[in-house]
This record gives sequence, C-alpha cells and structure tokens, in this order.
Amino acid sequence: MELYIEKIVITPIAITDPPLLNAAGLHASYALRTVVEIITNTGIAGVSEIPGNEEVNKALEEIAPLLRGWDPFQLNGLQRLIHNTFGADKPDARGDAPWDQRKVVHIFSALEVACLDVIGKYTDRPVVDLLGGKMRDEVPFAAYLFYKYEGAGGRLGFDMDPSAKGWAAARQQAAIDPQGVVDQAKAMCREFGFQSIKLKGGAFPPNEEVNAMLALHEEFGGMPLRHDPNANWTMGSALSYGTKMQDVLEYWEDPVRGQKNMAELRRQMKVPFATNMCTTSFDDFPESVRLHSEDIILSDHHFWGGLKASMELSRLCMTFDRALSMHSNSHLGISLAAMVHLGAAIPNFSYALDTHYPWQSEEIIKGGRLAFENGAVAVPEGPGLGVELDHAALQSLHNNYLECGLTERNDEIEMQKVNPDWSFKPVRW
Ligand code: GKR
Ligand code: MG
Repeated sequence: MELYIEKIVITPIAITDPPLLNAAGLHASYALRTVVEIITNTGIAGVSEIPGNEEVNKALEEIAPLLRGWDPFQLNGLQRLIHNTFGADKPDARGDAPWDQRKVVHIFSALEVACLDVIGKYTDRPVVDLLGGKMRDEVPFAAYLFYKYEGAGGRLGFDMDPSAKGWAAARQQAAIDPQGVVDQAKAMCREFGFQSIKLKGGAFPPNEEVNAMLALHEEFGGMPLRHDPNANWTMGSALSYGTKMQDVLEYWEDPVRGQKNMAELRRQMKVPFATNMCTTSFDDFPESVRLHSEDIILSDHHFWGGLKASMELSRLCMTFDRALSMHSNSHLGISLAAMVHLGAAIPNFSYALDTHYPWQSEEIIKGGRLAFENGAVAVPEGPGLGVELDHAALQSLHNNYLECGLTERNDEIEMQKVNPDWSFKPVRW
C-alpha cells in the first residue's frame, strides 16, 4: 500500500529547567525544545524532538509543505532536498557555545527520526531494528551533575517548591562547592542508580573544580568520574590542574578549545580525552585523525544528522580507533527514546551515556517519564520509537513557550540577570 506524508506539525515547547551553571552562563527557567509530528495518509504519526530555536523552527515550517506526498522511506532524497533548500551548514556555524548552533543537521535529525518512527510503526518493528538490530537490551547512562544556584526553574524560577520530595527536592538545592556537588551526586545516584558521574565544569576556578572532583572520588571510591569545562580552560591551567585530578578521571571532556589544543594537551597527559566540541561533524574527522585530538567522541544524533548518520559515525570510530559515547542537552522522553534505540544498536559503546533527563520534571509522552533501572533505560517496547505523544501535555508546554517569550538559548543573558558584569568568554580560566 502506498505510504506518504500528509502533514507535518511543528510544535515549539518550553520545559522547566533549574538554574544550572556552565561555561556559557546560566540556564534560563525554561529550556526550549521543538516537537515534530509527521502524519501519513494511513494515519500513522511519527515523532521527534530537537533543541528549540526560532530559526530552526522557521526552516522546518518552510520545508514542511515540500514534503507533502513524500515517501518517508526516502531518507537519502530527503537529505538532498534539505541541502538543496538550505545549503550545507557553514564550517563555523557550530559557534563557541557549549551547544551546537548548526541548522541543517538539526532539521535533518528532526525529520529523519520522525520518518524512522513512521517506518517502524508501518513495518511493526522498533527503530533499533531499523538501525541493524539490538546489541543490548538496556542502555546505561551517567549521573550528570551541575553547579547550580538554589531554585526549581519554570514558573517558580529561583523559588522553591516546598512540597517536593526525594530527588525532586534535592534538585532544587544549591551546589556551588565540593560538598554541594557531592550531596547532589548522592541524591541523583540514589534515585536513578547511575554508576558513572560527570560534573559540568567551567563555572568556577579550576582549583575549586578539581577539589569537587577529588571530593567525589573520596565519596564514591572507584566510580568512573568525568569533568567537562566546555573548553574554557587555558592550556596552562588544564595541564597543571588536570594533572592533579587525572588519576581519578575515567575521561576528561573538552578541557581546552579546538582540535589542535586538545591534541597537544592530550599528548602531555595520561587520561583519555572526550569531545562534543572539537570533533562534531564528519568534516572534522580527517583533522581529528591527523592530530589525534581525542579518544572518545560524544555523538549526538541531533547534531550528527540523525540516527543513521550516528551509525555511520560508529563505524568510522571503530576504523580510526575512537571510542564512542553520547552527549546530551536538556530534553524530554522522545529524545531519550531515540538515544536509547541508538544506544542499543551501536556495537561499540564502552561508556555510560550523558543525559540531562533527571533535571527535567515534565513529559509529553503517554505513560509519563521513562524509568531508569540501575542507571539504565530499557529499549522502549512497541514499534517505532515505542512512545506516543500526549497532546494535552504537549499543548501545556507549548503554552509555556508562548508565555515565556524565549526564542533561543542564551545562557549569557540569564547570567547577566544575576550578575550584570558577567560576559561569556570562550576561554575563561
Ligand atoms: O546544558 O549547560 C548545559 C551543557 O553545558 C550543555 O549545553 C552542553 O552541550 O552537555 C553539554 C556538554 O556536554 O558539553
Ligand atoms: Mg561536553
């Protein structure tokens, strides 16, 4: 039977996000996401979720009418159509911020994942099978700690919800010193069972962040630890402070900026290096191989151009002796489900993946939030991604979007609301 796209619905949403600190500043009270639904002539609805940004949403609105009548199996043609419509992403479009600001990879990821969800529902197979089949039944994630100010985010902003319990209460607490970081880790690991821990750094002077890592090591013994200052340490600080903590690190993520600096520092240290900032596209690969800028690539299907491209990345990593793991930004369950299908399909995952999911409290999928068991998420059952949109919940988060007035992520502006003299510096410490 003929299968074609009848309608594409693009819904921007704003999800509650607590005041988390990073190299770019402070998280706003809401993180933006965009949800894409592809509806076929047969009534199948495929979904996807990407980071929210007005420019990307406009581009999606522009391409949606061109896809009326499109066969969702034709993903190579879809890629060509997107390139013909928007051109390729410019080499410097990634930007200096910790998140990726390219447009075309986001658009393709949004449409590809929703098409794969359609194909899975049409053929009655889970997305993991469309990626070559399961290598594991559940996918392990790491605790993702943040320095943070006290507060809940969302409508409460910097206020607290006194009725919160368990992790919901702990995630409102401040964490601006080693003890705060350790307390946060204990609460998060207790709730989700994580067995590796990452601290988002770049927020405080290097000696303070090293002390936090050593305090985590003291508390958690042999637990694998990671630190990620989003490339805002100088080469000098990275060498002297990194040396003090390298023995307790599983890997060090983007200590310095750019492939050349990463490669030079890596040669002088004895800890594996990971990146989601210096090798972030296929175009970056030749230089990564020439310089050996990192040991581990933190893939992200939203940035590498979808799930199939991430499978291709996995092959490239095996060929060129890179390990592979996954990067994350604030997200909900559609993105998590896609990450889990991909994580289950990729043969060469040797590190627990990143996820911001514990920092979010809302959900737009039927059945509510996906569960973690001993730090891992089981591959969702059912065809496609195995999740269904809850349209009432989607509408409520769309209302947040309309009310909050944000159109893109800008952590510098949020930080300036707290500290007007603060400005973003790509290399700070
Ligand atoms: O959400 O503040 C944040 C993170 O810094 C995020 O933007 C990064 O993209 O998680 C990220 C990373 O690993 O670099
Ligand atoms: Mg990172």
